Amino acid sequence: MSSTVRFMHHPTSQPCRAVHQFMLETDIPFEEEIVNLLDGSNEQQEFKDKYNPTGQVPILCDGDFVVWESAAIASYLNEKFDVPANWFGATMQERAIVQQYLHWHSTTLRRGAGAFFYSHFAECIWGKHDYSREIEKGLHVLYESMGILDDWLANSKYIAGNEISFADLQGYHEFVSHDAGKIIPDAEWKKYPKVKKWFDTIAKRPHSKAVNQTIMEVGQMRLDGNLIPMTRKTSLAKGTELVGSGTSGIPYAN
Ligand SMILES: N[C@@H](CCC(=O)N[C@@H](CS)C(=O)NCC(=O)O)C(=O)O
Repeated sequence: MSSTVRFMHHPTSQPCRAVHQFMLETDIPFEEEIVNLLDGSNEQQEFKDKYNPTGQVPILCDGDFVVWESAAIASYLNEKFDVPANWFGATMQERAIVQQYLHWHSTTLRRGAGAFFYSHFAECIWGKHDYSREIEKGLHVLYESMGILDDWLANSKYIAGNEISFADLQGYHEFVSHDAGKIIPDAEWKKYPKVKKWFDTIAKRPHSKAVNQTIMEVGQMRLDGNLIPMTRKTSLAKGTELVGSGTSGIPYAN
């Protein structure tokens, strides 16, 4: 174990930004290492053997100890460092609600990332194809999740009460990518006013702008019609495609 942890990430990644912002907000000392997702370095067997069999980021190294999955990383950091109680819940019930959100998130709102991925990144990887069915599926999951989140936020300012927690950052950063890529039309946002208010509140936090800078630039690049140079041929948002898994049964590989 060491006093400074090593954070392996990529700034275009939603779960990476959530952990990154959590560390900045709570003054956790860390060294960062950007993993090149654009050329598929993360999919090399050596990388998988050493760090994460899924090849995904974020990854946290604490001495020889390695942990992956954003929620597990943040939870580990919460225990290791002297983090204010609001971040993972001050009471038993708040802690349960933070966990409730994190579990819910990974099978719902997170899967909506396909709407962003297939609108903006897929063409940079596989070229021009009709990605409309994946985008449609992503939007369906996204809007359904926004409806649930809007109800969830009816009685509290944040997801687990009246103070921010890691659950909020996890959710917020999904929407940051959708915002960067202009995925959610104004008419849809209007249907979920509590989600919009919550999103705008978190966007005003001191570290949000800096953490979001790269994805906002990348989103603008795509909206301007420019391609992001990627040499990988697999998905960056595995699990959001209609068929295949991003590494096997790749839908758009020749
Ligand atoms: N459930 C994981 C998701 C991680 C994830 O989807 N990471 C993506 C970036 S957003 C990734 O590393 N993609 C590269 C790849 O799959 O090759 C978490 O929360 O940490």
